[in-house]
Amino acid sequence: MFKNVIVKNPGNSYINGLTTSDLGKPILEKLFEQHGKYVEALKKCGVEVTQLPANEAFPDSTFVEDTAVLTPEFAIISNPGAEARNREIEDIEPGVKKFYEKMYYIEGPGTLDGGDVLQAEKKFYVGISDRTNEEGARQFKEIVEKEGYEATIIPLKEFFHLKTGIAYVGENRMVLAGEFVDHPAFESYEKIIIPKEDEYSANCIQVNDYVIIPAGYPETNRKLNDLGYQTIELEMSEFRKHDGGLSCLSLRF
Ligand code: CIR
Repeated sequence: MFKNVIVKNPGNSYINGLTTSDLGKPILEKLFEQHGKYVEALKKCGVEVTQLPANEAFPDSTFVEDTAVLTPEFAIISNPGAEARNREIEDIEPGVKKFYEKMYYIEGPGTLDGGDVLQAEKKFYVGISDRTNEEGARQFKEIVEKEGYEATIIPLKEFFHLKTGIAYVGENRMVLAGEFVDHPAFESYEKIIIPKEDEYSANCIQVNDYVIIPAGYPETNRKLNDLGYQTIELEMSEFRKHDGGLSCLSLRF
């Protein structure tokens, strides 16, 4: 069960954030509305939401997932791989420290984005990407192994972040797209396979009794419902314009 979630409000500077997409310029009014609905959905899932204020100096900082990895026992403050985002950890660290006695840090030259880390019970999967380097992944593995978890490092071929194409939804089930569908690391899981045209919906989040998915993917919704999951669908257009998905917007612990 998750008890707590940390989110960070987007600011007006969001429009100056990083993106590789050609989906157009975000519309701030819609962005704020979508973020508000995201917070409401989390509350419906029964978690306490800590809502950090926007920081205009960091346009991408609403994507809090990249700045930390939180478990029931310890927190790891990451070292985000994009120069423009690296100092976001200055805002997150004090917010996280309120909940944790045991804090770890990824140190340079290691870089790691939380978006490259997937947790499935006592196992972590860590993607090597444009943002997470081998040294960052090595440090992460060392920390979590010391804490009694396992970690598998997965060099990415196409996805931006590891969690762009994968989600763990409990009960030994993985939602998988693209390069992960036949990946040997995920052979032991029951697979919910997402085809290319629905790939964006592979980034979904299981929060207690619900799975939150992006709106507009009826097939993904159906597959989850058929397996007995209650779903909440959220409009994510303005986050998607800047390469963000559902998992990126919160730290759940
Ligand atoms: C970035 O390029 O860093 C942001 N515009 C998007 C980050 C998305 N985060 C994530 O997938 N965990």
